Amino acid sequence: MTFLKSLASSKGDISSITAPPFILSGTSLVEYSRFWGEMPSMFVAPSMIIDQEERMLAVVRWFIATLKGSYTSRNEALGSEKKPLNPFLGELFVGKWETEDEGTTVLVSEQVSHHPPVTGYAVYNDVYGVELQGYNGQKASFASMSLNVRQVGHALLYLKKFDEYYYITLPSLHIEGLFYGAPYVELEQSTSITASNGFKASFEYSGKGYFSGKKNTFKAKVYRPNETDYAYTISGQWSGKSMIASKEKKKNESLFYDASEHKVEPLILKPIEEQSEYESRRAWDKVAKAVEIVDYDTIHVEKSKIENEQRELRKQEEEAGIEWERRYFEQVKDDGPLKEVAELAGVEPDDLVWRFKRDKFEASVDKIE
Ligand code: HC3
Repeated sequence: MTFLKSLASSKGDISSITAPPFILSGTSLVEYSRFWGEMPSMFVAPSMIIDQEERMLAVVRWFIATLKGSYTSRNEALGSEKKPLNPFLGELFVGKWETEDEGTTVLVSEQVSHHPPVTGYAVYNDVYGVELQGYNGQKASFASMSLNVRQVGHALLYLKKFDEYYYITLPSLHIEGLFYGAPYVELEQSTSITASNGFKASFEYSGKGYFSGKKNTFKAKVYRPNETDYAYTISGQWSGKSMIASKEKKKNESLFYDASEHKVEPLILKPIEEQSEYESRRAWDKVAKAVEIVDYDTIHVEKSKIENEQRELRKQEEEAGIEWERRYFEQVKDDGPLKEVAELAGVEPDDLVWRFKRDKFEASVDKIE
């Protein structure tokens, strides 16, 4: 009950939720950007498809594939959704996937704001010329025993071969099962993917019993450039199977994606002792180990050390009249391609957006060889 009350008073900032230790995870939220890239073959697939329409469908398929990892993996592994560690400003998470057919796919994720929490991320594969970058923050509210989370930010996918951008909006979600002590994420409302070539896809999400009796359901419509009527519908479970039907051949439904047939590739990280002190796994090592053995005192002591150090740093910066310099992301006024594609999507992107400084990252000690 104390925990539920603290949720109710969290006033929009998920970092201010005080969760009891048994609901704490030893993983920092800065790691969650990994879910965008953990299926490298699907991530690079659109770059090999010449036909625009098929390419759009491949982007949609990859996007659907990222949802299972993003929103159900902790629930499957840990039995229920836990509260991630609240990243400190400047916290970094760097890794790579090495796969036989796709070569190296790199992940860089950095906490660019602490209050409110915002994470900047980039995932790229140079063999296929595919780059995703974006940023992500959350605004939370508590109503009817449910924690509701609206995501701010977006993701922007770039396919070098076609000089094409895909503007991706992020789903709202809520946490169900809180009262029973078994929290899990359910997506809600709608998102979209808008391509600079004019193709669009809109997605609607729902939980148990709305579209069907099943959890994690969605319905998507894919539109050709300059057409108001959709060309395809895709529907099913984003964590399971979905089917596609073309409007022209109405009854001809076929399998679009089956999550059970695709495996997640292991993310390679530097060994902890080779990581910089601001890298997530190294910085939170003692807390994570204490979470694992359920040592509440150590969790508290080690978390407080990090929080106090951060408070002290902010104080020093304030006194010196300087602001923390982000390592590999910078906040810039809306850039060209984003503006164009956002206009097509009919949305106003944030005035200032976080963008990846790839050159700086590649010249740094944090680059993963
Ligand atoms: C809401 C959430 C933190 C935010 C997580 C985000 C939106 C982060 C960006 C990723 O790309 C996608 C993503 C997946 C899961 C989201 C988390 C689920 C639970 C967590 C809450 C802050 C935890 C609240 C604690 C408790 C016990 C109620 O689960």
